[in-house]
Amino acid sequence: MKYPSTTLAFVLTALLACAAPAAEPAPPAKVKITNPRVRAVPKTATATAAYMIIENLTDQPIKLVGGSAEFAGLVEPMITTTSASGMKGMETVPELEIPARGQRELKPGGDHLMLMKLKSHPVAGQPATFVLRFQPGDVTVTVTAPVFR
Ligand SMILES: [Cu+2]
Repeated sequence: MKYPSTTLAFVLTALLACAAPAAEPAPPAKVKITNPRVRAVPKTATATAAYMIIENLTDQPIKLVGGSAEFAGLVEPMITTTSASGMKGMETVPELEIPARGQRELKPGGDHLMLMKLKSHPVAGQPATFVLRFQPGDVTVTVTAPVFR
């Protein structure tokens, strides 16, 4: 059966309208941070890491895309990698995703927040403050965490 081309065009338009409803902006990231901590490092070290559990309180996936700290010149999310020969390494990633209503743990030997270009060294027993940045919404969360040895 052959449809007149005008009818087909109309059907296609209607289908496209259904497939692409007016895009609603995703709600801004909302998180709960649990057990944040920063590793104390020797004065000779140029970097340290922060660990925590990040809980996504929204119904959409969110992403940790970066951070900042007064005591560090560069703050980036990282993953831990294992080479074919079993060597552990780490790699900066543009983002760490936290699933909708889920959580992601940043922990030693796994994902972490790397604090590089240290301007001063966090001292064990004293709190360290850093900022996390999430998408969507470019939401920043300030975290004050204990420093552990
Ligand atoms: Cu790292």
